[in-house]
Amino acid sequence: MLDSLRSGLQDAIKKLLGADTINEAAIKELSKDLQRSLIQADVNVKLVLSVTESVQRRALEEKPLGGMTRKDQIVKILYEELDKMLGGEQELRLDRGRTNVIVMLGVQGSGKTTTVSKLARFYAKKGFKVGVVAADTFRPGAVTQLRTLAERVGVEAYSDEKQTDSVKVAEAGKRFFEAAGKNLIIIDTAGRHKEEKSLLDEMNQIVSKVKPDINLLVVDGTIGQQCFNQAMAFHRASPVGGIVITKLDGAAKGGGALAAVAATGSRIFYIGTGERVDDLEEFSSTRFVGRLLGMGDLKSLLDMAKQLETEVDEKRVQRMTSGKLTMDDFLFQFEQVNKMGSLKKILDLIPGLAGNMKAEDLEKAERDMKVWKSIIQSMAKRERETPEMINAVRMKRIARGSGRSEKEVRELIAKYRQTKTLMKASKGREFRQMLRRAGGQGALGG
Ligand SMILES: Nc1nc2c(ncn2[C@@H]2O[C@H](COP(=O)(O)OP(=O)(O)OP(=O)(O)O)[C@@H](O)[C@H]2O)c(=O)[nH]1
Ligand SMILES: [Mg+2]
Repeated sequence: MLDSLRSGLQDAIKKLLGADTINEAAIKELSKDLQRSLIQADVNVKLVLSVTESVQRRALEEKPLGGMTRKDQIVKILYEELDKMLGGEQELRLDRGRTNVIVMLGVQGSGKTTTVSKLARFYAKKGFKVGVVAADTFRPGAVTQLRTLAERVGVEAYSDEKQTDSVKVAEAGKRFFEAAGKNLIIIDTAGRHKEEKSLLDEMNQIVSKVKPDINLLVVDGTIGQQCFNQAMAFHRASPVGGIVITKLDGAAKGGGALAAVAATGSRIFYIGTGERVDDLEEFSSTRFVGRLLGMGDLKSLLDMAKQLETEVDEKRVQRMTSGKLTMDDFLFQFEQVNKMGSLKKILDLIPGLAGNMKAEDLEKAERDMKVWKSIIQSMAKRERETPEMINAVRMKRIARGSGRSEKEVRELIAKYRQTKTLMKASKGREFRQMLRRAGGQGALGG
């Protein structure tokens, strides 16, 4: 999704990280690269200028937080400004304790009917009792389309082919599902109409009669910054509670669509990323920007940055770099690395380990972590303090105790040995720096 924007931004960051010194020229260069990438993604020019000016000004003015390099600081600023541009955190909250009614709005072909079925599936999976209402009486075939999709996702649909008044269908559907004890009713509406005005009038009538908890406007992400005008037009007709942007799979202008919608002040709750009923994602700008910048879970990095001022546990550092490494130390350092989310950043700091950490490696690390924790919990205190004493007999016992395989225990011990050697070899600045960057706070006692 948004591949060209992603690679543009990541190239800009790579260039910045590769620069020898960070001076005004390097910052201006970043700002220019950023401009180019955003404009290519059809982000409104005014918006692009305001974002890049903020990035440039802050990068020049702000001092890095303790422990952070100037480069880290600039990436952090870039992240924060993009996050702001896309509207920050949002979440659609539905109340299970009562009947929630959603009316879908949007022009022809924007993806309303498809999104109805995606949302129905999404919430049915979460345990909601969902009913969908076919209130598009305008387009022939609309009812059948919704019925087919509803069947596919296993939710009940209401329609009345003899009724041509969509407002009446919407009202009747709502009553029908209320009586049936549903707690989420999603009403699909028409998109095709004689003219835009009569469409907006009809929406207005449905909304005033049905009184939904939320109007969800569906916009097609492939139209880019034009989304702004569409969102405003609908909002004026009947206040839009939230927005779903569809077709972001491969939409070159998706960045522009997201930014334009955020600029209207509307909240983006979901994005559609394909034609299938599962292609729906909850939208979080924080996560989204993290993915765009290729930084994994950047939020935890930022949270860690806040903790950077905290003192490093000097005793632990001394012990770890002197060649004595307990299992808790081992787990501690791994957990710190995990906390940072972007494992690569830290691994680059450990001599000899500079590597390209891929997303699947990170996932594996997280899986290993879970397994190791359960194994270490089954070790005796003495074994944790002096892991060198763990022989084959002990390994068997530990495996039994933790419910893990002997192979897994052996893997842990091997990894422990490797880390210990590494710690010893890298004693001194780099390792201290790494711990400092990781915040230096032990999650496990010690
Ligand atoms: N690639 C992609 N296609 C989508 C997405 N959402 C919807 N579509 C496609 O867009 C087309 C229109 O979708 P509909 O759900 O029928 O749109 P609508 O707003 O209900 O259209 P009308 O009822 O005519 O107003 C269909 O071919 C969908 O498969 C998406 O997220 N990605
Ligand atoms: Mg439709």
